[in-house]
Order: sequence, then C-alpha cells, then structure tokens
Amino acid sequence: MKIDNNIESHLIEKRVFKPSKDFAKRAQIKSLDQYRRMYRESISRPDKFWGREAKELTWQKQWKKVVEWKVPFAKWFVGGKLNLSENCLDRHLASPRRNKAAILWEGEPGDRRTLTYQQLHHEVCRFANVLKRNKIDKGDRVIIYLPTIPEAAIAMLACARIGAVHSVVFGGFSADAIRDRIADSGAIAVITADGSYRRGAIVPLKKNVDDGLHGKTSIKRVIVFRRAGNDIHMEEGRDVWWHRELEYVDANCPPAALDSEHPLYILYTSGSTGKPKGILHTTGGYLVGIYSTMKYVFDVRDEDIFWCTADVGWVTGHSYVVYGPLANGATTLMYEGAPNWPEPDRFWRIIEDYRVNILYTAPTAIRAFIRWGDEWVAKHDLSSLRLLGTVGEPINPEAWIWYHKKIGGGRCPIVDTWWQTETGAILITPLPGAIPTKPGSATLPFFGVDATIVDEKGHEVGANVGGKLIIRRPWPSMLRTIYGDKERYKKQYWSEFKGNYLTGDGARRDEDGYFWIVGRIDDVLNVAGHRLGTSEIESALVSHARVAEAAVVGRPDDLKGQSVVAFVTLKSGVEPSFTLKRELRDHVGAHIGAIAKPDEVRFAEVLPKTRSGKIMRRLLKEIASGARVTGDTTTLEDFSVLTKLRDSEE
Ligand code: 7RM
Repeated sequence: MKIDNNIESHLIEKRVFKPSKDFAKRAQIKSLDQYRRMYRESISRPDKFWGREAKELTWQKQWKKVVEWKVPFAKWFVGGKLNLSENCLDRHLASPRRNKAAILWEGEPGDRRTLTYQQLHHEVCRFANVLKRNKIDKGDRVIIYLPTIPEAAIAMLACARIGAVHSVVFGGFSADAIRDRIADSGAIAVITADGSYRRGAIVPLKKNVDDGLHGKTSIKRVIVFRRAGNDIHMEEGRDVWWHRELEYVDANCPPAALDSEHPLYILYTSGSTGKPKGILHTTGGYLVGIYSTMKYVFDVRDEDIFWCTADVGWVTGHSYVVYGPLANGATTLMYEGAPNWPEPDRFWRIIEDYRVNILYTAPTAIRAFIRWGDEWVAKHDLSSLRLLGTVGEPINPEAWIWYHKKIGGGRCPIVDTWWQTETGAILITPLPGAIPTKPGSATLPFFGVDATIVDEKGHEVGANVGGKLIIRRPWPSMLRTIYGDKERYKKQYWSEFKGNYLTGDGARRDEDGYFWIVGRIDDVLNVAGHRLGTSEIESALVSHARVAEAAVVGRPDDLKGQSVVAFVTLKSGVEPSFTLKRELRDHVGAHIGAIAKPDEVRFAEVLPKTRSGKIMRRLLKEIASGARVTGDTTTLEDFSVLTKLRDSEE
C-alpha cells in the first residue's frame, strides 16, 4: 500500500538565528543580498566566477578554459599548470606570513610543536627530496598511514610537490584495509610511523603495515617516522627511517609544474556493498574549491587559529586540516588524540590554551560531550571562539542548541556544512555573516553549486517534500573518477538521472529554500508505505532528556514492509527500564506522529561507528533482524561494539 515515493517530513524546526551585526560587518560575505548576488553570478557566469577565484592563487601557467564538461567527465582550468604545495607554502613566503605559525600541533601525551610557514616549507622540500631519492616519481601512488602529526601534512605536501599521488589510510584501520588499498591503487611506497597514541595506548602502525605487506605486493619502500618509540621490525632493503633519510638530502626542491588535472590524491570510502571506492581528486579544481570554501565558509582571517578536529585520514582532514587552511595562509591546529583523554575536557583545554577562534567538529563528538556532562566545559574559558562548524551527519537541533549555547556562548554562528569525500569541498552551508541559520539545516548551496531535490523519476519536488539530493552541474572540487573503474563511477553517480550527480542522500527543501538532509537513501525506512528518513526519528529520540544518542533502522516486517527499530544510548546515570522504552515510543509519537513510533527500542552501551563518527546503520540493520553481521567491517572504530550490541537486551 505504497502512498507515494517521496520521503516524508514531519519534524519541523522553527528557530532562526540571524548573523549578528558585528560578525557580518567584518565577514567576507556581509548579507543575504550579497550572497544571493554572488550565487546568481556563479550560476549564470561560472567561468567568470571561478576564474576570479582561481586568479587569487599561483599558477605557473594560466589556464585556457575554466571548465570542459563531457558528461560525466569534467576538466577544470584546462591547460593551466600549478603546484598545490607551492600554493600552500611558497606563496606565503614573500609576505610576513613567512614567520607565522602554519601548524600548531599537540600530541595526545601533551607534547607540542609549532611550524612556521618557512619551517614547514623547509621540511616539505627536504622530504620531497627523500621521496625522489627513494625513486618515487610523478604519478606514482604512495600510501600514507600516519597519525594526525605534522609529518602527515609534510608527507602529503611533499607528494603534491613532486606530483606523486597520495592515498591516506586512517591510522585506525587494520592490516586488511591497508592491503586492499595497496592492491587497488598499485602503490609503490608506504609512509608510516612506528606507532601512534590513542587513549594512552600505542597503536602499532608499523606492525599493521608489515601484516598488510605479507605475500605479493607492489610496495618497494616503507619510510618510517619515529613517533612512539615502540619496538618494530625493519625489513632490510625495503624499510628506511625518515630521520636517517633526511641526512642525505638538502632543502632545495622546486615545485613541479603540474597539469591542472594532474591527480592529487585517492581517498577510499566504504561503499555500502563490495569493495571500497577510490575517490580520485585532481589538482587545480580541488585547490580552488577548498580555497574558496575556507575563505567564505570559515571566513578565516590572518590572525585566526583554526581547529578542525578531524583525523587526516578523513576527507575533512585533507581539505580542512591541511590544504584549505594552508592555501589561505591560516594557522591550523592539529591534535593527535582522543577527545576524552586523559579526561573529557581535552578539547576545551586545547581551545583555552591556544585561544582557538574557529572550531570545526562532528555532531557525534558534540553528542558525546553532552553525554559527558557540562561541568567539563564550564571549567574552561572558551571566549576566544568566534565561529563554530559541524560536518559528517545531520546535527539534531538539541545538539545544535547545546553547541551554540555551551561552546559558542550564544555569540558564535554555526556553519552546518554538508559535503562528501566525492565533493572534495563543502557544497551546502551557511555563510556565517550572511545566511540566517536554522538548527539542523545545512541551509543554502555554496557558490556555483546547483543543488536540488527530485523524486524517483527525476522531477523536482516542491517545498517540504522529501526526495533525492542531486547536483545538476559540475563543480571545481568534484571527484574525477573512481580510481581504475570509470564504469562504476558513471553508474554510481551519473546514470540514475543522466548528467546529474547523485549524492545518495535524502533531503527536503523548506519554504525558504533551506536544505534539510534526512540521511542516506539506502537507510530510508518504508513503514506501511510511508518513507521516513532516519535523522528525524533519531532527532526526536535525542530530544528526550534522558537520551544521549540514537540510531534508527528498519527491520523486515510482513505486515508493514518494515518496522522501526531504535538503538538508544542513555545519558550517564540513567537506568534503562521498560517504562522508559514506552516513554520514548510515546515521545516520538508526540513529536513526529504514530507512524514513526519505534516498534522496538533497544538500549545499547555504544553504537557502531566509523572512526569519523558515522553510525554504521548497515550493521545495526543486520543485528536488528537477528542476522549475522557480514560485509566490510574494516572501517569500524571498535569491534567489541558488535558483541555488546548483540547482547543488548531486546
Ligand atoms: C565530509 C564527509 C559523506 C556523507 C554525506 C551525508 C553525511 C556529511 C553532513 C551530512 C547531514 C551534514 N564526507 N553528511 N555532512 N549529513 N548534514 N552537514 O562527511 O564522505 O565521509 O560522508 O556524510 O550523508 O553523504 S564523507
């Protein structure tokens, strides 16, 4: 009894937060009018708009054409030559930025380092020469398996300097993940460390690499940075120490003149089924994308300290820990460890100590902070903050309001930024001095982004009707292909609605044109013909005072098609009970409607998440239907979660 194909929306959030006059006055984009004017121009004259942005950067040879679009393959800044590391480093050496901090770093044990632009340039040039010395050339693929330490940025920039293609693998991933990525990319070298710190323990990175290299492999060289001092095996003829290699090189390494479409990196994202996809990004368009979004979305100024808490192994770490801030000559803060080590106030301690101005983090982290208790926040002076950001998942309005009040002191705008590994840079987002925000909405498209929502047939849907989020034209930082698999690229992203990019996310647009992401299309529930996104039901659950976090999945049901199963974690000190289950069901009923009431509520200690904080609903679906968990679990942060969940009381 299917009613229609659209995703329904019942949870309507009415609060609106306007940019303050003070913020707007000093911002890059100062009003909604100015945003609209520039947006219109970016859509009607993209060449002019992006050409102007690109001209703010350094090109060794000017491009001939801004964009060439042969569906579904785009080329940006065709004929241009440039180097990304030159734009992140050399470009700033001719100005007083030379002596400002490029990277402020804090290790989990509390060790600290500062690298000025000049120092970072020096290190990158030397390490680029180490790469050359080890026969790594332009176009070669290099795996980087490092923690969030300055050497991760140095290694990435050194690859970019000589035109080698890096593929960063999360420090949290296992030997299997390393092996798969080497096999798919045909990499010839790995850059790693002996170990890294995570919650006080040492993660044996080098050992994982050794295990991943067993048997036949394309890897000829492993360069090892000494970080944790743990005992490791060094394979004669294959493995070399980073610090020893530096003894043989000087710091003279001119940036290679690379074609604008020269591959910059491959980053693997887990596909919902099958093997991970190697998302390929190239040089010119990617640089322009991260440069402009960093400038307009984070409104970054020379005197700012910008902290994106992502691991470098996630696309957010690539674009907004390393490349975006450095391309803008900003100071980027890097932190190696966990947010609750040694205590749950580590983030607030760092913000107070370094006087951080802009904080960019994930909703999952925010919900954890709420759970750990406000007293950890109250101990610290967070008055240096002027802007907050979130990324990774829809943020539930409760968490948004908490972030705004407790972290932002009610004075900082929040930019809820929607984007993907595939998009390279932020695509839907508030501009903090211009666009009024609504808690839970990523608001409006960034310049040049032609986003809309369509039904199953590809027809645009009206206001407040849910559907599939698509992008109708290419943008500079878009992926160019799935590495080694053009067909999968075409099929996955461009064939359902020909010539349009399929994001895979469900969304609706409200009467003001604001985008509300309701979750992945694959996760949408179909309950008695009603298509319900996961995020609204989860938001309703989290708005209950005793709930910390919730994940909702569908379970096959003979009568209704699917029934709603909610996995719920409770705030500290709250006891699970039968009454509470009933209360939660009623709570959802009251907030959304009877149709969304969970048929089953399961209390869990923890939810299965990726290291970047995304709930793995695929695993929960299997658990909810009593099936064994199959498929890829290499991106799961903590394996013990699965056993705990299976034991969670029904
Ligand atoms: C940057 C990143 C991409 C998926 C995406 C969405 C979800 C990301 C938001 C969001 C709602 C947001 N890359 N997502 N940001 N959903 N609001 N602001 O996360 O490739 O790892 O994931 O994440 O489903 O498709 S990613």
